[in-house]
Amino acid sequence: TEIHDTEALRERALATLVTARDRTTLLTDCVDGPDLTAQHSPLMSPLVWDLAHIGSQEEQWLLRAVAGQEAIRPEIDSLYDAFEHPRAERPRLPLLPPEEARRYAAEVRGRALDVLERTAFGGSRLTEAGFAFGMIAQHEQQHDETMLITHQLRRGPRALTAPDPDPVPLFTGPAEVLVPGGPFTMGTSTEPWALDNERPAHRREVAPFFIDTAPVTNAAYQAFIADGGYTDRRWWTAEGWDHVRRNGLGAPLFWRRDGERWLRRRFGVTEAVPPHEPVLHVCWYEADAYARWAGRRLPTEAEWEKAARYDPATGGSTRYPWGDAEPGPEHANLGQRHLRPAPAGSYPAGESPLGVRQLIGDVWEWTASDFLPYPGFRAFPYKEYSEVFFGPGHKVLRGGSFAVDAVACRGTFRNWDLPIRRQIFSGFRTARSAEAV
Ligand code: AVJ
Ligand code: FE
Repeated sequence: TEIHDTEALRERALATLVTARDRTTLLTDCVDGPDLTAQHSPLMSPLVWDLAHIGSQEEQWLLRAVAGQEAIRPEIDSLYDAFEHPRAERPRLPLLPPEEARRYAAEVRGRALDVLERTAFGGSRLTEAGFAFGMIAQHEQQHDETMLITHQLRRGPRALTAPDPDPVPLFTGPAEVLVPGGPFTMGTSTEPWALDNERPAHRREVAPFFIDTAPVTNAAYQAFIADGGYTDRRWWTAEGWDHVRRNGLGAPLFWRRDGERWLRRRFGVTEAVPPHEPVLHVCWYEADAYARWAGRRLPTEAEWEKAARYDPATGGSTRYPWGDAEPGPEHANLGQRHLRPAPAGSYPAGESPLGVRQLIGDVWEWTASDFLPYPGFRAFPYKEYSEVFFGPGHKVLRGGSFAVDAVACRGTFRNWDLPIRRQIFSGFRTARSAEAV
């Protein structure tokens, strides 16, 4: 098939590396020097750290591991090692200043493109189907999403603009969809650039369940708030209740009450909360409590993936809800093309065979599941990507947001975070079990 054709993969690697760098450049050129070196939130790195870290990872994997080159600047390696320095302490490190960070990343990129041109795909697991190049493009795009989160947290006037998604008529289809019970194929062993935690493909048994056709909207979430959801202990897990009380949470992050209505700050601009947009910037505890209030629950990770990939006509699993084709603008809101989610029920061309919408793009969706390895998991190429995060402390998010590029988003892609996190572009949809028929 086309995706396994070496020259097509080489072209795709080049194109995705270029797309990623264009985005990185935009995100780091639209603010001035002090804004790049400042820490806008203790949860985030200074933007100039992300920039040099992108270069450093690219140097480590494409120049050193694939091409066997010597370190360009061995003395800076440890500064950009995410495990040596937690985010909170990064602004105090002797980081490369903006101009030097740009020059370093550009030098690495120039050499990496030479390596891409002359590397045979398939000499090793790292170069098989151009994996290392795809991995590095995904890594840069993940940091482009991280940098967009930093932009959202940053105070001050708007630095970024993008057109809004097209307005759509209010979605009037069914609120939920029945996903039949039975086994399906979860994960992948054939997607060339799938990361280690998405592998291998394996059969999963899933009982029949209903899942929301679209993500939960701001209007629906406001009803939870208006009903006293944040002050009613019944809806919360013990840890969730403790977290909400201690931190005085009463609405999604960036929301502010203005008399009868809710306002929200988005990339430097304050606006009324749009009722039909998927809710954004909620933590796992809030998503879980809302679902309980609604008489429902979060889908498990396996349920989410079955809703997104299972095709009842063939019994197989597709790469995306709409099939195997690469995401286009008609399928999903991805790639920071817009700086907000599209209204719930958008993208009919992106719906799954069962009729579930917006599984890919718009908002990351919290699932009920802990981040755990699949049976047969093997860390590759480094255990600090996912293995060290496996366990009950991290919850899985699926589907990608408007801030994710298509190269780092697919039906099998797994994201994870702590259940308290909500600076990320996180929303959710709900589910309920169906009786077997
Ligand atoms: C997969 C989004 C959880 O940002 O911590 C970037 C991605 N890993 N560099 C993160 C990642 C190493 C990772 N997430
Ligand atoms: Fe990283």
